[in-house]
Amino acid sequence: MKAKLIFITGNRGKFLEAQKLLKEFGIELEQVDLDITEPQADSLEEVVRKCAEEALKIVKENFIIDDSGLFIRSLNGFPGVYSSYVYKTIGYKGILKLLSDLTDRSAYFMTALAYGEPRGELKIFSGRVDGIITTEARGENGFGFDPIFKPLGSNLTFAEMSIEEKNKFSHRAKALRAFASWFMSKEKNLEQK
Ligand code: ITT
Repeated sequence: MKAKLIFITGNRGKFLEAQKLLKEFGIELEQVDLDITEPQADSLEEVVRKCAEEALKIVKENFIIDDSGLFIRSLNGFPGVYSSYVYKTIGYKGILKLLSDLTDRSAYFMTALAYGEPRGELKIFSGRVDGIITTEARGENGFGFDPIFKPLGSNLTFAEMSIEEKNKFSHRAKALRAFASWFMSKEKNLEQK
């Protein structure tokens, strides 16, 4: 069985990660960059739910959309839901500076992933990966904060990994797998009806 979905994102890196992972489940993905303004909210789930509700007014195909963030323990979870703004303003170099005197460098990445159907349901999945912020940037791959994040269980930063390797650890891959398992069993049930 083949399924086709759109991924609403302006971030090509996110799209390539999702495309590779969902292909394993037989789900084909197309990137659509809709200009949806990210609302301010206290959690990634709330942000992605509001974005998905906006998308439902515009798109006619079934879609996924993801909102992600980096949460640093010694900064009480900052930048969290403000990750996009922080990346655009001070970047990962700014984060390294903020942490320069701090010994606790633990952090996690989180993804809230929404799946929406124009005439059906809206469902949210999430994924988290724990790790540490490195003392210097390493690697050329990936995007965003990847050069300064090393997941637990690896000596490499996300930016030193291929997409396949990052997908073994990442917050996004976990959320996507949870979504894909649910989606495939739903499709199977529909086929049997
Ligand atoms: P869309 O909203 O168009 O999907 P975005 O890049 O704005 O793309 P987010 O709001 O979800 O995505 O991400 C917030 C910030 O966190 C942004 O600067 C990203 O580059 C960064 N980020 C998200 N996922 C990441 C990942 O897997 N690795 C490194 N940085 C990531």
